[in-house]
Formats: sequence, structure tokens, C-alpha cells
Amino acid sequence: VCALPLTLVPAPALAGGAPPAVALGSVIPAPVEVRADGTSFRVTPRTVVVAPASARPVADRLVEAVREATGYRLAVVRHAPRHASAITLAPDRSGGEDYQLSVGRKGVTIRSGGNSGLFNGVQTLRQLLPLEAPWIVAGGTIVDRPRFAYRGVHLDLARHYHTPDEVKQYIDEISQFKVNHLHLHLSDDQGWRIQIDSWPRLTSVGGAAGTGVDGVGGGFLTKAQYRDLVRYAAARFVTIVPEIDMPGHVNAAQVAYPELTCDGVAPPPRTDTAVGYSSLCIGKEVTYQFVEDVIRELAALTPGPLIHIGGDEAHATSQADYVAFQQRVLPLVGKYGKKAYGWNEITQAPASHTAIAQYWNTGRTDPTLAAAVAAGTKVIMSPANRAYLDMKYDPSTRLGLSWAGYIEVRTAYDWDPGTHVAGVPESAVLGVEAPLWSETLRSIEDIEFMAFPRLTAIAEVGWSPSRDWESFRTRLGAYGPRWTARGVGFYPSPQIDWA
Ligand code: TNX
Repeated sequence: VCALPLTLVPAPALAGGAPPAVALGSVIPAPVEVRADGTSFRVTPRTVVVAPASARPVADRLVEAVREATGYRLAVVRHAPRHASAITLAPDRSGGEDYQLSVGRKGVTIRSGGNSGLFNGVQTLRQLLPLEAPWIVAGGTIVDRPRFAYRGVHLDLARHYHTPDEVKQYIDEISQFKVNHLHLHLSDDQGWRIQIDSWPRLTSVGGAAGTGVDGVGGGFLTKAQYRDLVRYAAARFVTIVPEIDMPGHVNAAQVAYPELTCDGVAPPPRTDTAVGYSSLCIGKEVTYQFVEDVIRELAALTPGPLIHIGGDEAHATSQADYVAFQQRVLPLVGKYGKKAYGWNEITQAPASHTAIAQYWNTGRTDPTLAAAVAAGTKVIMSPANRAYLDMKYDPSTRLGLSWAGYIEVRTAYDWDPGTHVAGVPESAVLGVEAPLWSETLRSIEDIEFMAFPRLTAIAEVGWSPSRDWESFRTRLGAYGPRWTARGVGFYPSPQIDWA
């Protein structure tokens, strides 16, 4: 069993054969245990994928990945013919996301108790396949499991709408790093991005052309498109977490439905990037009718366990009103069978003690959060000065904001979610999430430039048991050509020696 840095020792060549181009441990996020044994396996057009019927969905992803890498269309069979060269998916009794990958002369075996674990093993195998022929994989064994159950990204569709195809492209990329949640920010002051049948003007007005920062963009997801996205993500073991932000960040809803303001007068549409000026009317009953309708329809669209109700930056809501609102709204999520998730401000309300708080502040202490944690609140860590993918890398970055500082790759890597905030022990932390707000982002190219390579740092923080910057930067430098080959325009950080 090697410690992290040793996993980078290349496996020796087979006699007479070409050496494996990728060391067994050259994987992001770093696996828990790596034992290279000096053998190797070669993928050929006659290699078969062996999988029981239950693992067929993972086998299909594996076939797709091998075809993308090598051009070979491997057959999927239930039982391997004798002497066949095989990649075998083998269910066993281990935990759902854990997996074991063994590579020997005759084949590769990925074992896991769950399809999510088999999928994780497939993602590891993808990184072990060289970028070019010969398709030789280093021999040995990897035993791997996640540190945290929740490893997420967030994407803001409200400030600029991003199409279902763009979201799918992002899912394809994030799932390769074992990221398993995608939080979609579906409403904000500028726009409303999800069809709600009981309040149709939310999208006919709030999702119209021009409803984006600087009047650029507009659009929304129909329920059919949303369901299709949920299915697409699920096939890659990514759970979509929908967010409707309230009681602040609601200007677009109030433009569509003036009864959601206290004076009943529609505010002007907003395409600037100010925050903290809008609030639902806490004392009006129609507010709770609206909120309940939205939560009910959202819950019906959501197979996953979580609904995010926002709750950030409600500067136009008094503290007493804010708490009164959350005391009523957080339990509504439970009424529709889901667990409530919100930005860390929700911890001001006692009803958050059965909810999940997303820590986005930049400090290392937060007495309100710590008190909530002592009372039962669970936490997902997104400290803005570490995990925000919309912060500029340095002052010259053409996209992004800088209110939480500049975040180079090492800054995103060098922190520990289990000790980051006083009074929030690892046992209270469900995981990490890397938000990507889109005030300055227009296209999938913009998304990719801000997310990569930094997201891989957050993914490793969430998955791997320990961090080792030198090992990480070596593995990341070696990974770069894979993005280039797929046309992903990543930021070529000067902290990394790119291959
Ligand atoms: C703060 S982070 C916000 C968002 C902005 C973001 C920009 C949070 C919960 N709220 O409204 O888009 O900063 O970085």
C-alpha cells in the first residue's frame, strides 16, 4: 500500500511491450490505496465488457468512454468467453460508492456494491487509459472510497441562462471527477428559469428574452427539459438539486406577479448585478400560497432528496421577518417529502436544525452556524474564498468577480472541510460544493474556463482522505492534454507544469 506520492511511480514495462503511459495512481481525485504490481493490460477491439443485467447502465457508459478514447466499440456480454480479454463489472458487498479496481494481464475487474461505485471505478479507468494508442493500462489494484458523501457543483442559470445542452456538457465533465451533485440556481432578481404550472407568468415574463445580466440571454427549462436533465444526470450518478431563492433575490417573480410585493406594485425588471434589494412580503398569505405551490411542483420534478430554498442576502427583509418566514417555509419542504437545504443564513431560524446549511461565508468562525450544528444542522462547505468558481484566478482574469479574493488552484486545494469552521466538526459536514455564479459568464466556454482546473481541486478535497499538493499538481499537469483533446478550454494556471 503506497502513500500518495509513491502512487506516481510508473509501472515497469512488460517484457517486449510498450510501457503503460499512465501510472496506476495518476488519477484525480487521488484514490485511497494504490498498489502497482508491474503487470499491465492492453485494451483491444476484441476486449469485451462483462456485466450482469443490473450493471448494464454502467456498462453502457464504459463502452461510450472506451469508444471516445480508442474508437473501439466493445461488446457487452453477461459472461466472458474463455480466455477473453475482458473488462468486468462485478457487484460485491461493499458500500455503494466504494469500488475496487484490479488490472492484470488478462483483464480489468471493477467491483462495487452499487452501480454508483462501479461508475466511479469506470471514471478511474478512463483516466488510466492513455491519451493515445497503444491502449495499455498499468497493472495492480486500487481500493477507493469517498471521504464525503456529497461532492457537488452549483450552476447559476438565473443571471445568465444556460441551455440544457450546455448543462449536459458540464455534467459530462464534472462526473469524471466523481462529483455527484449538481445544484441548479433557478431563480434570482434577473430571471426565473423553471416552468411552474400554477404560476405561468414566472417563466413567460421572468424567463423572457433579455432576462439576464446586461439584458443578455433569457430562457427557461420546461418541465420536460428539466426531467430530461434529471435523467441525463442520474445516468452519470449525478443528483440534481433545484434551488428557488427566497425571501430575497425575487425581483423577477415580483415583476411577473406584483401581488408578491407588499404594496402590490410591480417593480421594474432588473438586469444589473446588485443584490439584497428584493424581498417577498412576509406578512401576506399569498406569499405562502406561492411558496408552497413552487415547492410542491419542484418536489414532484425531483427524485433526489434535497430542495434548496436559497435564503441568502435577504437584506431587504428584517431579521424578525426572515426568521418568521423560514420557520414557516423550511417545514414546507418536509411536507412534500424532501429535506430542506439553504445558504447558511437559514441557521438563524430554529427550523434549520433538521435542515442542511451551505456555508458560503469567508470566515473561520460563525457562531450562528456553530450553534445550529450543535442542535443538529448538517453542513455543506462552499467557503467563497476557496470554493467559488466565479472568483477570478488573479487580477488579470477576463471573467469573474473578486469580492471573496482571487482563487488560484492551490488556494482552492489547500483547505480542509472537516476543520474549516470552528464548531463545525467533520461529523457535521456532508461534503463540499463549488458554486459557479454566472453574472459574467455567457457560454459553456466561459463555464469551463472558470471551472477547470479549479474544480478538480475541490473534487479532491471532497473525495480523497488527505491532500498532497505536489502529488496533485503532478497529476493535474498530466491531465491537461485530456481537456485539450476534448476541446475543454481550461485556464492554464502558472502553478502547474502542464504536460
Ligand atoms: C453572492 S453567494 C451571492 C450571489 C452572487 C455571488 C457572486 C450567495 C449565496 N449569494 O447572489 O451571485 O455572491 O459571487
